[in-house]
Amino acid sequence: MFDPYKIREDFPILKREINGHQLIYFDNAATSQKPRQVIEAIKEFYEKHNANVHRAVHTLSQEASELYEKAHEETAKFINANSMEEIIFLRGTTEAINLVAYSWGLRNLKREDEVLVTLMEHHSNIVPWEILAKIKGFKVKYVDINDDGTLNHDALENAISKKTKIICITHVSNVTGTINDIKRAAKTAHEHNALILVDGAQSAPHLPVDVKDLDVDFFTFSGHKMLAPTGIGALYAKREILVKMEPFHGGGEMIKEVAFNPIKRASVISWNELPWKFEAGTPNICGGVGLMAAIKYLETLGMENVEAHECRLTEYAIKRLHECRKVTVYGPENASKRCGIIPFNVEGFSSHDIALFLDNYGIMIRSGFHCAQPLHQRLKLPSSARASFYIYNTKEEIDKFIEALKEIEKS
Ligand code: 7TS
Repeated sequence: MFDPYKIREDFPILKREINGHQLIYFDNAATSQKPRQVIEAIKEFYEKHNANVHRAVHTLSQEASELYEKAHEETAKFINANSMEEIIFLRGTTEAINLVAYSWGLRNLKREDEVLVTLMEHHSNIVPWEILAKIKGFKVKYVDINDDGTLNHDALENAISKKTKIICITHVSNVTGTINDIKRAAKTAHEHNALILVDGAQSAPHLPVDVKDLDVDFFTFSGHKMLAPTGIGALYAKREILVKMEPFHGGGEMIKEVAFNPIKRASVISWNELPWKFEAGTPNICGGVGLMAAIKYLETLGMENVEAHECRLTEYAIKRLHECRKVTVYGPENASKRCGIIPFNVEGFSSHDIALFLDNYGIMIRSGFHCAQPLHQRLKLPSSARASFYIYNTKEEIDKFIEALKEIEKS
């Protein structure tokens, strides 16, 4: 049974009071809170198993390496990848997209090529491509969205051509919560011999993800948005693509051999096996252990239940927000087409004013552009306030949020 009241007991931070009110944390799209089980896993790692990985023969290093590899295996299972060879641990979504841009894009994109991004992308899925476009001379083409923030599939199908080498698209918008039809986008990409990169930062934490069923080439996500610590995330890529890709960062761990030839005074370098070929330097070992504990926690709840809970909360919140005379809600009306993210504005107030006002009631929301300025421009929004939910949020918290918004309207 999915019980948010029981789940709350696992999150020490939710016991905090802020400005004399019980904390209501509605900024989950930015980062989630962490359960006791994840905090304990981190503590236990440092208290019992801490050592560097894949370097030493001693017991502690063996234990740390085993845990770190198991974390890759569990992450692979979580998104139904074929094996841990397809899972590269990185700092998060941003680093993962940069890896694809520099490692795959730098070598495969030419002046006459095009990269498609949508107008709803987070800056992390725009800026790496624009930076690379300046170096390589290819074009970044923006695919339009509909007025309710959903993807315009016709625009995507019209924009794609023989020149398109990759479609870079978010699974779920971090502003409107829109869930994109990735299977359809992947089919469109592959029919044109293009690859597809999916930014899963807002989907992996909230709904079941099956990379094989979606048939995506690259999938990226951040642990900190799904109960794990900051500084750990993953890039999934199909093995056949990773095998052909050159590394992004060079250094320890990603190397099999650096054979120095004293006559030629040059080194012949070979890369380590997958996935280590893409994990240069000492990795975030403890972060991996924390991510494994977070995945275990979510799997115990069941991702279908997580999604259903958020859908119920979103439906309820949208219904109640419509009671507020001065509030405008953006994004699709149908809660089943969106995750638990609701952008809104209150007439006469800036989004920062709304967020500050709610902070007085102990309610944490985000305000501004949420690193998605092109989307705000397209929807003609100066900025937006954003409430985003997770497994520990409740209807009662939404009621308090609505009461506070009604107070803003009166002020
Ligand atoms: N892509 C999407 C869709 C995101 O929502 C975010 C972070 C990122 C990429 C970048 O993730 P990172 O872990 O590498 O930073 N989104 C947000 C947000 O909406 N508010 O703060 C961070």
